[in-house]
Amino acid sequence: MAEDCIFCKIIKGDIPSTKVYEDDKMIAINDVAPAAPVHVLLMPKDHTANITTADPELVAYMLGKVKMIAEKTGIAEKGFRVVINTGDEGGQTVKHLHIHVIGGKALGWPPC
Ligand code: DGP
Repeated sequence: MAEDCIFCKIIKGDIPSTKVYEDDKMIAINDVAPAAPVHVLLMPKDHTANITTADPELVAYMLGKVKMIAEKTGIAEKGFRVVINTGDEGGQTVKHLHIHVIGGKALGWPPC
């Protein structure tokens, strides 16, 4: 747990969230400011800043849950986007690794 990390506080239960999935390593919650009808954030329970600081096996584990999350939220068939914003220039605002799973509408590209 990192002091002043909003996602650590969500994981601890100090800040409410709508959980889509939970296991011993990670949780998946609905984004508070969804960019699309479905916008889920997957994050590890142990604090790590981003994909450059995380154990690659943990990243692989979380990516392995994306299909299940997409099926559970009803976006698997039509398609969706998986995003990992990393660092300031990557647009990462919360410095606790998280994977965005976004869908439920046709998404634009490029994102910048
Ligand atoms: P990023 O820009 O990649 O760091 O995305 C951070 C996301 O986290 C952003 O889409 C909004 C979301 N978010 C920030 N604070 C909260 C919160 O308190 N609860 C939830 N559910 N999502 C949050």
